[in-house]
Amino acid sequence: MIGPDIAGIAQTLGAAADNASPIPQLAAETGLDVDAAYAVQAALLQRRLDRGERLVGLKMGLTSKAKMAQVGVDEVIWGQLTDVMRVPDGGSVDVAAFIHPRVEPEVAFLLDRLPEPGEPVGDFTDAVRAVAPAIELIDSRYANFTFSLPDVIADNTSAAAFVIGPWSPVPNGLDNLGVLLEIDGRVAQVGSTAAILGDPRRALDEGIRLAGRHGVRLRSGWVFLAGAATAAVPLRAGAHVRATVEKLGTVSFRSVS
Ligand code: OOG
Ligand code: MG
Repeated sequence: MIGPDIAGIAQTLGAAADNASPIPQLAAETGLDVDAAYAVQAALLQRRLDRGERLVGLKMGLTSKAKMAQVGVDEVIWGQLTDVMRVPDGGSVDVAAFIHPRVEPEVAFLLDRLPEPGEPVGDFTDAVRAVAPAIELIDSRYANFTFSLPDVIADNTSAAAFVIGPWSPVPNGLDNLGVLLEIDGRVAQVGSTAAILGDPRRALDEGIRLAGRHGVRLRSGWVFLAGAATAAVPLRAGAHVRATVEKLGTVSFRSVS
């Protein structure tokens, strides 16, 4: 039996992102399972590397119940971040580059000394040099922001852009910090880092394990997004978006058109 056309699907998804133009879901029709979906994600990343982008990190997705419920998929997933997706703290983003962007508050880790493949993370403060509040801008390439598990994996877990706030040394506890997302000074979401797998540190174990299954090894110096603590919020043009994580501080950007 001939398998799904990995390169063709990656091309379709890549063009949808480049043109900010939505496409229908494709996993059911093309017989894409989870493994094949990660192969599409790898091909999409290669397409970005071929045009000069650099791989700078890993992001986790659906590590909180709020996110799982919002998109109707209940498995932890991961995607890949490149340098061009990074927006400076306080910077601006043109919404015209996206289809139906949403924003969500995250916790970022700056990776340091990571365990060998197959080994658990020993001391978290060996593995992580610093932590920061972050905002992820997600943009599903599928119409109506609706997808199956393999569809969202193939689409690099809706990764589109991210903003990292100031780095701080790893605090004693990360498992119950208040999280706030504000749009134009109004509260859009409130939550706790406890929503992220009970403790965002657990997201790193999961990231190492799940990415390792597909031959991706996390590297020192990479950024790691642990997954949103709350549901995501639609982003319109002309908004000021700010996320605050207790003890870690604040990160923000502005959307323009
Ligand atoms: C999938 C990406 C999920 C998170 O933090 O949970 C994600 C999506 O919601 O489109 O980035
Ligand atoms: Mg996210």
